[in-house]
Amino acid sequence: MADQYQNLLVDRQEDGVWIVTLNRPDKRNALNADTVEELVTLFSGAMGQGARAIVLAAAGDHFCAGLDLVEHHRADRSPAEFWQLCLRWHEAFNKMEYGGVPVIAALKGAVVGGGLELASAAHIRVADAGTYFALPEGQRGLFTGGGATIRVADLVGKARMIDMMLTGRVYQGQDAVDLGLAQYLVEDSFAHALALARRCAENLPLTNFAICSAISHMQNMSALDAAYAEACVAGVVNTQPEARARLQAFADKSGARIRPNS
Ligand code: 1HE
Repeated sequence: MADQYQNLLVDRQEDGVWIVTLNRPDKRNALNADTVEELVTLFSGAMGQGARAIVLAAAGDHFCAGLDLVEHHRADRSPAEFWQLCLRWHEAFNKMEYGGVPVIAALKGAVVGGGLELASAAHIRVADAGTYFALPEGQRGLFTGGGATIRVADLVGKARMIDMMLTGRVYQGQDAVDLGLAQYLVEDSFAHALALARRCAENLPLTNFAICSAISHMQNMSALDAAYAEACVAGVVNTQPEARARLQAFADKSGARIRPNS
């Protein structure tokens, strides 16, 4: 089947792991309007098409340079047009975060502006030594429009996000991990992200669906409503027939035990 994507490469592997590669390396994978639409399509359909985990990778040396500034400059958009465009970014990133399929971002080079907004919608972020994070909007005369005020503020806190935007501060290495911008710092971020995706793909799809949608939804609720919703989700997930064999394996001691350093 020919893919409908011009700016993404999609490699659907047999175990249900999809490798989705941002493929505008000449433009440092800057997000033009077409790429955003392709991300909407891809993340809207992934679960229904059997994806069990997705590695979000990037061609070239940089993960993503954010908003396509040249397209934006040339299009000379009206406020309403850019407002609409931001809603499409939100659609894409919400489909990622709430779509029910684990998304593991394999980061490298620049993860900046809208590129950080994209990365922050992934469930797991894996960085390498060359990965760096920034919000250069302040210097460009812009403001975030792809959800950073929610997701990046959630990761690093309001004060750090404001500092990043005002001063252009760059985070990298262990500092970035300590702040929560990435969960892993490894030599080869793609290989590690792929290994994590394969591990996630071994979980039951309904369990991953809950992990990769319910927790995010519950963050948007009052504690009382979130607790109720949690019970409801657990009622469905924890009684799924597919889990019985795993529970049986634990009960008869054939199932793996959780050990340190595993
Ligand atoms: C781009 C973009 C882009 C590169 N839009 N074309 N984001 C930023 O402010 C980051 C802007 N980019 C950079 O700071 C640098 O390009 C990088 C650090 C990412 C990479 O540097 P470098 O030296 O490897 O590449 P370069 O020479 O700067 O760029 C190579 C090409 O990529 C060049 O195109 P060419 O046709 O002249 O070869 C660049 O124009 C192109 N390119 N980045 C368009 N961002 C929903 S609101 C979100 C708001 C934001 O995201 S603001 C933050 C935007």
